[in-house]
Amino acid sequence: MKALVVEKKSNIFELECEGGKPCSLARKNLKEQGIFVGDFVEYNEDLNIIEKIYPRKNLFIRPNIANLEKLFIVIAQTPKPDFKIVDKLILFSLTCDVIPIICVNKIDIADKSFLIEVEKVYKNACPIIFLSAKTSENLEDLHSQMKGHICAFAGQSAVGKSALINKIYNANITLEGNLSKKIKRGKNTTRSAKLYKLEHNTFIADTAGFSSLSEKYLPINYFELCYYYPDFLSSHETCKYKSCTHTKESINDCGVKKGVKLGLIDQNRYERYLEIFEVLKEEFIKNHG
Ligand SMILES: Nc1nc2c(ncn2[C@@H]2O[C@H](COP(=O)(O)OP(=O)(O)OP(=O)(O)O)[C@@H](O)[C@H]2O)c(=O)[nH]1
Ligand SMILES: [Mg+2]
Ligand SMILES: [Zn+2]
Repeated sequence: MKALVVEKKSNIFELECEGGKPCSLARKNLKEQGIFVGDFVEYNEDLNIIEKIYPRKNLFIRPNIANLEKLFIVIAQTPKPDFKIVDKLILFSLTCDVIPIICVNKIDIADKSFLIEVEKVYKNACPIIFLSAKTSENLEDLHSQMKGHICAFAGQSAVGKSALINKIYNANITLEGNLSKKIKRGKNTTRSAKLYKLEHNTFIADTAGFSSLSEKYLPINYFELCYYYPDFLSSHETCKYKSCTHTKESINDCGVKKGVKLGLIDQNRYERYLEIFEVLKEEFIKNHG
């Protein structure tokens, strides 16, 4: 029968079988290599083995998780957001074929100017949901985005990730990775993800590690970085050269630079793009001599 790998412990796979039946699998009977949390597998109950892995849609790295569909990037006015982390999470999502969605939580206590700012920076980059775990405003929008998908939440401590999940599911799920990431930092860095079932076909990944992703692990070459900025694309079309990287080129030849000047692209987001570009360029030179 078809099953989903929800956890990989040292010598046991936890599976969620079709029909919602959970089961455990001793590791020694199978070639466990290359099976990740999030993989759909064909499980032979009689022999207690995994017979095959179904084709994987994607593989998110650090932590390794297969078939992740949506990454909810939670921010709030307090704690003050680090937009570079938001940018990086969007990039990691898009390069892994995961849909990023920004959730601006705590709108019950946010200034209007903050909400306008977030809207201005990201409206052409990524879908945004403005909501409040406290008052439940627009909570249903998040719920309907989650339903039927393998999801993960990322974001700084205290933005309200647990509050959102627990309010929607009327539960008390504490994601270990989020709770203990401060303690764990540096230690258990290879720890793999774990999926928790929220409702039928809906799973959430424990996201230890997401907020410490470094851009140097992005699986892209620096000269292709701009293709992962959906908010740059229409301006990019007006660059003189298709291969324009929007960095050292003259503003007369660069539509993206003009777009920044005209306010079509957020200036700070563009400047963070330049920083990430430089890191990726250094990586490229290091790897390609
Ligand atoms: N006013 C208001 N407070 C909220 C809202 N959502 C969460 N909070 C509060 O923000 C604090 C942090 O919420 P958590 O859900 O623990 O945050 P978290 O993102 O899970 O934090 P970590 O687990 O440390 O990563 C708590 O005191 C919540 O009560 C909201 O919509 N409005
Ligand atoms: Mg939490
Ligand atoms: Zn350009």
